[in-house]
Order: sequence, then structure tokens, then C-alpha cells
Amino acid sequence: NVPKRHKVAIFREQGGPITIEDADVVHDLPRGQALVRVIYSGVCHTDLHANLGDWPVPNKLPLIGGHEGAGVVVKLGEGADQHVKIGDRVGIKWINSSCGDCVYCRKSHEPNCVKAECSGFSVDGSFQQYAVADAKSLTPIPAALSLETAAPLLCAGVTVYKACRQANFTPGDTVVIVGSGGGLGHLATQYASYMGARVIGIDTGADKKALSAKCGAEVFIDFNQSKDLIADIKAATPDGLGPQAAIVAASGAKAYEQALEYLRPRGTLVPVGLPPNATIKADVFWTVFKSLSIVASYVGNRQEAIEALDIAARGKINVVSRTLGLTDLPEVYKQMHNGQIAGRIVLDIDR
Ligand code: 8ID
Ligand code: ZN
Repeated sequence: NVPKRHKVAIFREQGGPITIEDADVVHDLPRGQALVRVIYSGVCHTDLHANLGDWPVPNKLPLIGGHEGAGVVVKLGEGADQHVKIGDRVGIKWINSSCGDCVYCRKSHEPNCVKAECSGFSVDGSFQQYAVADAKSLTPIPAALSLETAAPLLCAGVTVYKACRQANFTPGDTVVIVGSGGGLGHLATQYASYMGARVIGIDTGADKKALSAKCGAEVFIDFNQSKDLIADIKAATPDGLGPQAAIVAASGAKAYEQALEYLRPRGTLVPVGLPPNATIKADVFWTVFKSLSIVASYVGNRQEAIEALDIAARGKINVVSRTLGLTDLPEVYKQMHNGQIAGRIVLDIDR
């Protein structure tokens, strides 16, 4: 009882309009693939980068975006039953498939797989009612999480959970979350707090200030109001030496500018946000003299996805989202572009 036609949100050229259209449902599933009835999908800033085409890697065109899809398995390709069953509640994350055999997959670095396919980028994603995905790469959604709550965890949650794990802090250390009021940032603030960090949130505006506090940030600094960000951040750490780590989860290049300067000696910068045409400038003398690390973090593997959702299922993470309809996607991109979204927007795919 899977229909022949369904609703999709699609664009045909970089920067082109998003249109809601009827399209054929893929019924002929390749080996190892599953058909997922998507119920909700989060909207990540990456989806906007893909629409605008502002990254140096090309995406598929025309493209159905989306990579925070939560739904139910409705059909299986040959062999997919080794991984999921019909009726399973599953998530479609950014890594749609990885080969499993390359040197990176063998070491569990699935995001770096030489043949990785990305949902809503190199293959069609979750902004459609029926999406095809590699069965072994689907994330099981724990019973304690609604599909609506699980959606933002499938990219934003997994990504910042992994970033926190790579940030080299221990309980009691101070960690800066740059972009603490955004989709990734509000979850990073919570995962870092859960792991024992004292969080300084950086973002702008009253909504994002309130959200950062609600997510556990002890201090909030508005980057548009601070006259000396480096001094303000250092002053907010107990010994004045600066934070142990800075996780940059902002989509603007400015967010990276001073991070290496406010870190304490032996601190770690974790680049996560992906502003186009941005560089990280590291003064060689101070980087060496302060023994700083730069540890970039790119989504997570299947196990990290399971762990990120499990922590939320145990009530430790509060996803802050607002639900709109698939037809609202163009408006969501407008608001996202203008920095007006605190937390995450989730789309009800049937609306
Ligand atoms: O695996 C990865 N590395 C990964 C995974 C998922 C997303 C990377 N990303 C990237 C996205 O492509 C995007 O570039 O992370 C970035 C953030 O994604 P998002 O959280 O989905 O975006 P958002 O909800 O729009 O939040 C961004 C926040 O950054 C703030 C904004 O105010 C907003 O709240 N911000 C900006 I723009 N500039 C800032 C600055 N200079 C800043 N906050 C502090 N200082
Ligand atoms: Zn994403």
C-alpha cells in the first residue's frame, strides 16, 4: 500500500526556488536499500548551503534536500532485511551510505568513507514523503523519543555529540559554544553540559540568549554587543585564562576569527560550522607557544548516532524546535538566512 506518487520539495538549480511537487515514488529498490515513509524532518543550515550552492563541492541537481528525516520503514530492497524490518522507526542522517570496506570505514570513520553518499546532497533526502536510504546506515529511533523530537538529533545532535567528544575537555572545564542559539549550538550547549562542561554561549539577540540559558549556558555573550570578545570570554572563565575548548557551530566566517586567541593554553578549537570561503588563521608562534589544537569534527558514525539519540531518550537533552509544514520550507530558508531561528525548525512532511 505504498502509493505511486508522493509530495516532494525540490529545487532544480543552485539558488533556485524550492517547489512542492508530485513525483513518482521509487518502488524499485536497489540491493540493501530501504524505503522510508518520512513523517518529520529537521531543517539544517547545511540544506540551505546546498540550495545556495555556496560550498566548493557540487550537489546533485535537481535535488530533494533534507538529512534529519524521521519515519518508518515501509519497503525493503533485497538484503535490506539484514538491517531493518518493515515498521521500524528509523532516522535518515547525513551519511546516507558508506561502503564499509575502505580504510576509513574499517576504522569506523564512516563520514570520511571514500564512497560516502550524503542525504539531501549527493542523493535525494528527507524533504519528501517516501525516501530511499541505505538500510544499514539508518539510525534506529528509541521508543522514548517521538519522531518529531528525534529529527533534529539525526544531524544536529549527532554532530555536536561527536564534536564534544573530540573537544578534549574534562568535567569542570569551561567550553565556549559559538552559535549557542542555533540548531546545532543549542544541542551542543546541552551535550557539553551533560559531559560536565561549564558552558559560555555566544550568539546574538534576546531569543538566543534565553535559549542558551535554558540549555545550560552559565554565561551568554552577545557577539554583536561585546566590544572586546576575547577579553569578555576570558573574564568569564574562573581563572581568567580562557576556555579549554571552543566548539564553533555557527554558519558565519566571523565566528572563527578570534577563537584561537581566547582559548587557554593547551586548548582545543573544534571547527564544525561550515561558512563558505572561510579560513582559520592561526598565528604560528602563539599556536605553538600555547600548544593549541584544532580538531575539526564532521557529523558522526552509526554508533555515535545511536549514542546521541540514547542520551536524549534518557531525558538528558531537550530538543527545542518549532514544527511547520513542508510547504513552509522556502520561508524557513529565508528566516535561517536572516539568523531569525532560535533552535531548530522541524517540518511535518504531510503539511
Ligand atoms: O558535521 C558538521 N561539521 C556539520 C553538521 C551539520 C551542520 C556542520 N554543519 C554546519 C552547517 O552547514 C552550518 O554552517 O554548521 C553550521 C550551523 O548549522 P545550524 O546549527 O543548522 O545553523 P543555524 O541554526 O542557522 O545556527 C547558526 C547560529 O550561528 C549564529 C547564528 O546567530 C545562529 O544562531 N552565529 C553566526 I551566523 N555568526 C556568529 C558569530 N560570529 C554566530 N554566533 C556567534 N558568533
Ligand atoms: Zn545537518
